[in-house]
Amino acid sequence: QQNRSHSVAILGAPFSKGQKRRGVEHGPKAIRDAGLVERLSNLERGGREGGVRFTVCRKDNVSEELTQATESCKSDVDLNVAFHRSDTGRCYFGSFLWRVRNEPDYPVHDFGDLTFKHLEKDEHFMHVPFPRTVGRANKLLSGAVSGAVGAGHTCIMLGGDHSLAIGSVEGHAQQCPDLCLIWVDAHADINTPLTSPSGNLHGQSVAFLLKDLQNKMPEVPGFSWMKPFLSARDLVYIGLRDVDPGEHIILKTLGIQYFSMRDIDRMGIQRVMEVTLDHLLARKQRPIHLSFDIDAFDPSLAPATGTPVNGGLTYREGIYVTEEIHNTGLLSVMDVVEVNPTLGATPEAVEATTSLAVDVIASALGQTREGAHVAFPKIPEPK
Ligand code: 4U7
Ligand code: MN
Ligand code: MN
Ligand code: MN
Repeated sequence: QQNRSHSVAILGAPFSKGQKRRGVEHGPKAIRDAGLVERLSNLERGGREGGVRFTVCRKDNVSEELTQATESCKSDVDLNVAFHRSDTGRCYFGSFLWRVRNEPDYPVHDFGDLTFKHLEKDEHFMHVPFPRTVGRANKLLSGAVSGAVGAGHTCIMLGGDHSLAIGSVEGHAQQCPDLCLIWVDAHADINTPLTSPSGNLHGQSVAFLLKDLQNKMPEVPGFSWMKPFLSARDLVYIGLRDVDPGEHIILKTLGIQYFSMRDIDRMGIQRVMEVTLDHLLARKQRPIHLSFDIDAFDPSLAPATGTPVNGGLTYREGIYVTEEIHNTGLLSVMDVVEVNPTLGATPEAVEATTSLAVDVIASALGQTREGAHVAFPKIPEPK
């Protein structure tokens, strides 16, 4: 359960050269604009015993005893409820605007966006576009993720296209060599350059990670900085429904555990998560890397994405996946990728997609549907 009390690092990766459509580089800003940091700051992420978890003060009519608290409030949220102050044991009741400061115990650090350099000369490799640009971006991202995990944060990587998972998982593995990978996606993203119908690297990320595919991979320029490290048995897919023929033979040959949408229809999402976590964690508890492609959701819920496929996860199935992963206490890095705010047909379609992205992140970090008594150690009494 060690990760429960970890601080959260948010890393933006505005990058789109793993595929050919423009706009997915605006994903990080769009997800932040949907209120990500505020939502995460309001989550109670476990807690140390004792100590002041919250500092509260009234915004209007600040009374003398609370003046100091007011001055120490930096980043606050407004509450319109009764509030119990854990240090004095006093209860403040009524419909006041309270300012709550909860970052001393569980900070959310937004590290902003990485800056990716544009490469002038980057010829195709076979039919794969921008290999050096993608390779270099992933090298940069790998260092950033490794640094964030090494500093003790649970890391949230906002893409950008799904080729970024190469660097994200690689950087995570530098700190946690025994990590396991849960890939939630309509697609398997396990094409090699030799099987890929499109050439796009966002459909090949997993092939770069797997030791088991080492002798099936050509040397792609831009990727000499890394070596494959992941075992096929340390990977589980959830949500597949658009798998290319070359990907299918790879999944079958390597015996990779996957749950297609048909499997979810058959087994139910509860059983799927049980088998997933059992497959990855039964032998040994280890850090989880969750790579969440927003196109795993049904296009009716997540329309603003580059490669939508009908028949995807419902809202409740997707949230159940992240809730179960949170409940392991082992989530270490999460990617949220392929949100393309330029592809929604209407502003509402874009808004639906970005707020869905915020919802899955919040639920992966402990937001519950049952609610939680964040501000209440006990039921407040009058007087
Ligand atoms: B995504 C595709 F051919 N398989 O390789 C390919 F269907 O990150 C799509 O999951 C890949 O969105 C989709 O180009 C990549 C295609
Ligand atoms: Mn993907
Ligand atoms: Mn996908
Ligand atoms: Mn896509």
